[in-house]
Amino acid sequence: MRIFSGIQPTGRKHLGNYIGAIVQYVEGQHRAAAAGDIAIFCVVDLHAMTVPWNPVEMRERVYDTAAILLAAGLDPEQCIFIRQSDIPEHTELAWHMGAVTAHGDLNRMHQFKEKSARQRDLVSADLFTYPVLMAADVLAYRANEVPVGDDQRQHVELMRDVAQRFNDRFGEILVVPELKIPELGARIMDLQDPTSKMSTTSGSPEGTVYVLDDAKTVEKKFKRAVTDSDDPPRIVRDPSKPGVSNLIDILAAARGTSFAEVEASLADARGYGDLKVATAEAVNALLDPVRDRYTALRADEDVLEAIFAAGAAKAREITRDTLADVRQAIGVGPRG
Ligand code: AQP
Repeated sequence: MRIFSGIQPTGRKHLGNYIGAIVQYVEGQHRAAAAGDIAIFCVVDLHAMTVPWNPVEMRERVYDTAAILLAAGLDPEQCIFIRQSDIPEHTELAWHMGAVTAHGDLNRMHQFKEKSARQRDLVSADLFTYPVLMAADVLAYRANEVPVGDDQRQHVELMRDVAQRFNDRFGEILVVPELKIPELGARIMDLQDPTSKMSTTSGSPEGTVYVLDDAKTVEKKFKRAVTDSDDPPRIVRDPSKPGVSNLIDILAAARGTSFAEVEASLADARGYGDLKVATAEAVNALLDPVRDRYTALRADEDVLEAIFAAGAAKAREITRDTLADVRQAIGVGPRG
């Protein structure tokens, strides 16, 4: 059971990233190790170049993101923890995968449509081919499982098609990975606009809870969360109640219980205020220790660099093998 997932170095990771992805990473690192395999987690700096970026900030954000992941519980002794640009096999494999990716399939990617519409100066070719690099990230490790939030579903489906097409043509060289989406919290919504996902680039500042927000800010954001005007208020998860449903999901994920248990625990609540207070408390209980550990980890960039260097050495033992097989199969490079 090999697991791979990547996360962009936007630094300001939010509760959607935390519940939808990071919580699954920590669980996956233990599950992979228990099965005698390994989980690989990658800060995908090359993906962050698909929209405008500042080179100085990029380095800072990579360290910020690494420190958040380590603070959340990733342990470089138990998993392989890497920075994407340290592993040249990712970009080489992306080229090879591009040869078996249909242009028409890339054209159908929702994320490209949304993000390209927001670019003012340049819609880069990298934004268009981003899902091919993402496919290469995973396929380079022959990973079986890709834990992501719901917004990445289409990209994982594309990488499965790419791997299958490659294998059909060149033999069983790549592993076709499975999508792994959490049962609860796969799509955390913006607190101010609960019909849109909580997002780094398109969310509202008041509706986005950042992992590094202080406890008071978290409380304030939940207090102001949009609910509905049902009278009497109903604390139930229902498609017609996106704001309340989102709070129930967040509370259940933060407490590690089911949404039914959350509904039952709030059966006697006086109103939505009780739900908001309970959710803010549970989120702060979840994030307080992460914020404390973050401060210590972020303080030493040399240590973070050493962790990346050690991770890259372990990662390349796997990726070099995959690339050697791929090169042989497609007929490039020296004869094997
Ligand atoms: N709202 C969300 N709910 C659940 N999971 C989410 N993820 C993102 N948003 C939500 C999951 O977080 C992981 C990392 O995502 P990323 O690398 O794309 O990081 P990001 O750019 O900071 O995430 P955003 O907010 O999704 O950015 P935008 O909206 O700008 O593209 C992924 O597994 C993702 O599914």
